Amino acid sequence: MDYHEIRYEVRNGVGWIRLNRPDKLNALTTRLAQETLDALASAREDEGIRCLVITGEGRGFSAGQDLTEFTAATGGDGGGGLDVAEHLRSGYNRMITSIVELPMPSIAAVNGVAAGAGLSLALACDVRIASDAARFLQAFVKIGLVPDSGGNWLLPRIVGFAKALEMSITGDLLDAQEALRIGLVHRVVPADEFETAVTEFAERMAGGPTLAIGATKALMSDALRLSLTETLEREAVTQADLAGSSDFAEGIGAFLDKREPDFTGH
Ligand code: LHQ
Repeated sequence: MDYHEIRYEVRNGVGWIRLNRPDKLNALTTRLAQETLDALASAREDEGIRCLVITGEGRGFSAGQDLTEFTAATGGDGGGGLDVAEHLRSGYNRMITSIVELPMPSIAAVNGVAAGAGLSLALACDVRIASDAARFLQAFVKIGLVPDSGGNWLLPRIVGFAKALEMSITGDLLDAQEALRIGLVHRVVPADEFETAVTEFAERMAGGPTLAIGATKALMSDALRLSLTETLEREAVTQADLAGSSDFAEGIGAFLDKREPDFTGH
């Protein structure tokens, strides 16, 4: 697929998806969603990619659904010609699931404003690094909608129920420091150091024991719905698998040799 509304590149083991409608703060069109889905599928299949970054071009991360496109598609009456549920199922829901199910670590590099479904894209990633210029809002309520794209599932798990509900029923804008304070992002970096800081972190992740990282993601998210007893058993089985991996042999060898490990993700 030719990309027009995203840029996708692979560098040093890191796949970069850059949402690329800077004039519209990377608001999400149907085309942008399909291109992002295509890039996510490529990243998932590419053994050379051991970390994925999603970021935005220009001053926005993503302003959520492109409301101009949406209004045109609905004939301006907010419902009409477009099957809204199907629009969500075929675009946003698949994007969120594809990100959450990535076997490699995912990073949302939140360079600017993240709103509505744009915020949900960031929430679906494992790590959120924000520029100090980033801002966050659950914009849906401002246009009379409920959070979608997993916003009701992801946000309370990240910031807790009370803050998630507050953000969702007020639509208030949070700056990067407030987002850090409530645990919505993991780190805030000055805008002029942002690209370097994200690259360093992403490349560090890409040099990690990818099998163990992928298994940790699966174990920990499953653990949220499983009992301790079930989780203990899954840990035992997973650990037995990983104990046969090259990365485990390398990790032990490096420890005993007092050197840095050279993990390959196998
Ligand atoms: C935009 C947008 C935008 C188009 C800025 N669309 N152009 C799923 C399916 C079904 C129904 C609908 O929803 C969903 C999921 C959702 O995501 S709903 C939530 C949709 N998003 C919003 O409601 C956010 C709307 N945007 C804003 O509130 C502001 O633009 C924020 C707070 C994000 C940023 O404010 P500013 O920094 O002041 O920028 P701006 O408003 O001046 O925007 C810059 C340009 O981007 C401007 O275009 P223009 O041609 O006038 O320069 C905006 O019109 C355009 N833009 N968001 N979502």
